[in-house]
Amino acid sequence: MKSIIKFLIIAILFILNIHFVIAEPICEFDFFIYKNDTVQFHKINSYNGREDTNELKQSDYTLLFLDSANNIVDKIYLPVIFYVFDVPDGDVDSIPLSARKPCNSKWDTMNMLHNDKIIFTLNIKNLMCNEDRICNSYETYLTCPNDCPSGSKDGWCDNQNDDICDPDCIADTDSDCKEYIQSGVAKSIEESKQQTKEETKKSKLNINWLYISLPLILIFGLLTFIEIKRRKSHKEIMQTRQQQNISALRNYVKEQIRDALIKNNYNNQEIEEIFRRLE
Ligand SMILES: [Ca+2]
Ligand SMILES: [Ca+2]
Ligand SMILES: [Ca+2]
Repeated sequence: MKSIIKFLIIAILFILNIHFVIAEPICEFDFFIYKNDTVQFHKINSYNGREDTNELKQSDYTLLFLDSANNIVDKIYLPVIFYVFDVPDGDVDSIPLSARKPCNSKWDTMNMLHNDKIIFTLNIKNLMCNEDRICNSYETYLTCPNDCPSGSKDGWCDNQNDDICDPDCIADTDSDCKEYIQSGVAKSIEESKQQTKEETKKSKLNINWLYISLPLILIFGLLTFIEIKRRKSHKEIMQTRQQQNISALRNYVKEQIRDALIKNNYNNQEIEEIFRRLE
């Protein structure tokens, strides 16, 4: 009986321990720090993780997290050494640095200190959760659920089973996205069918229009051809008539000349000789 109780106690402690180490929202701050105490903020990441248990206990550089009343909420000692092993002689003027801590809704301002002198300040409340009901900046479902409710596009897959497909998730991790993708595919197939139907309908309309217009085009072409032929024929007739008139006029003039020559006692031989010379 004692061994059973002992086993149960160990089991409960084990479960409690598992619960204790369950991942929690972690906020990670990335910077570039320069030797001349210039600090360049890079970004804030938030994710589910575990608190760093190997934090430094002392350093010249510290990160202070203050609440809205300027009380210190959290403190991190930063491992700042301007030395890189894979660079010749190792000395560098700046180094990248990441500091992380469990996210805390009380945070308002973050100060970086070098030998107790503030070298950098950041209003992290504005960046991480400004409570304006708009999901933007570095806000996520983890750090600011009021501004970024489940399913928000915030760079974090929340995996909530809430009938909302989080656009940051892939289908394997958010079951809502499977249904979304399936409905999306079905919708796509339906749209494709509808498009095919519309194209077929349009094609039929075009063919019907061709059936109606083709005879009209042929009739118009035939009438045009007949008109051109008629005009050509009329022109030829007019030219022939003109030639005939000219010929008749020439014969008339020739007979007048002949009569005149006869009256002046020219014989036929002399008259023909004159006409031959005129031609
Ligand atoms: Ca916001
Ligand atoms: Ca999301
Ligand atoms: Ca979801």
